[in-house]
Amino acid sequence: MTTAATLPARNFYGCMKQKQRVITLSQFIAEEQQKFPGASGELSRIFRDIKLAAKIVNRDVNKAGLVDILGNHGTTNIQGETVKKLDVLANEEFIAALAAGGDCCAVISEEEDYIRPLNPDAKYIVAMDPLDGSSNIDVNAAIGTIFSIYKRVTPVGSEATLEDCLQPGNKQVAAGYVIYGSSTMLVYTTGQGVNGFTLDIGIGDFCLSHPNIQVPQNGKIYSVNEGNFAQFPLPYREYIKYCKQVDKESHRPYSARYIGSMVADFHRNMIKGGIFMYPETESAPKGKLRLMYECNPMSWIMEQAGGTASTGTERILDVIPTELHQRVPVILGSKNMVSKLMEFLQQTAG
Ligand code: P6P
Repeated sequence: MTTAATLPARNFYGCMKQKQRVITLSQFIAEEQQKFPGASGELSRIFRDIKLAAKIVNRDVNKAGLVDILGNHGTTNIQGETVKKLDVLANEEFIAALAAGGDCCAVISEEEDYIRPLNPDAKYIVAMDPLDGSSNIDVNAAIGTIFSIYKRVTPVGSEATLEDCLQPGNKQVAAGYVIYGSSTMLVYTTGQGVNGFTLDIGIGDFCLSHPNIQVPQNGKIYSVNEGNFAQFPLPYREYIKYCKQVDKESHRPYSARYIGSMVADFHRNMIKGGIFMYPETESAPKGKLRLMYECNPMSWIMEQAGGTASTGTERILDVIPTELHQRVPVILGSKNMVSKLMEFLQQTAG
């Protein structure tokens, strides 16, 4: 297991140095691609497009405060430009980069009611939440972009269809997120484990800072919006009470941590261990989070890092989608914490 003592030196931004060279995202992807001789480079180019858009969004997010001073969202700023909501802007940036790159046949997005067709001759579909947690921008809390990539199932040359987009999470070819926080990181998987890259503004590139992320099997953090406690099904309420009980042997009470930004809550649990839950409630009987561009990508990343991802009744990656913006209940986290919650859920399932 990689420990801090065995990790090679890092530079100021936390980027790994291998024999005194920084490993950038592009270099890492190119080396990964060499493991697949048949690879055409199209997926690598989609990562190039996502990386470009992420750097642009990072710039926009970082100047959000200034924009607010110069003009609130929806008004015109000093240059007479209409100030757009940042999540709309982010959506446009990612779609523009993917359209210009030419390797994406369609995008589904939290910001788009329906499929956004791009190049009919391309073979990859991108599902994304361009700026998740955007309500946290005004309070300067971490927010993120979440993306999921599929290979189309209909022949190239025609416009992508709903059949191309509504694929279960176990068919993803890549999944990742960008967290715009104290530093900006891109974390992704293509099924070969999970690697994290930190934006080094000095060189304007993402570089390897967190190789082979493994989520601890146990954790001491539970992450849920307890404001909904009264609406949660009984097993969740019992589990949350369990998290609060005093029991030194099992390191309880756990710490409650909830930022209200999925990417931020997820990333913290990936690094430190923990469990994130967004259960079904009376007001949201299917839960709140979206299957295609929040739960599926984060579930694959969690499983690739050694964690578990469940709706409470089934593996999230096996859910057969029926709608583009379908919601599912979600439990994501350390293997042993999720299995404990599953014990509570199975007790009532009988
Ligand atoms: P609540 C942000 O709006 C979001 O989509 C996720 O990033 C976050 O985990 C969740 O909703 C927070 O929802 O109902 O707790 O505010």
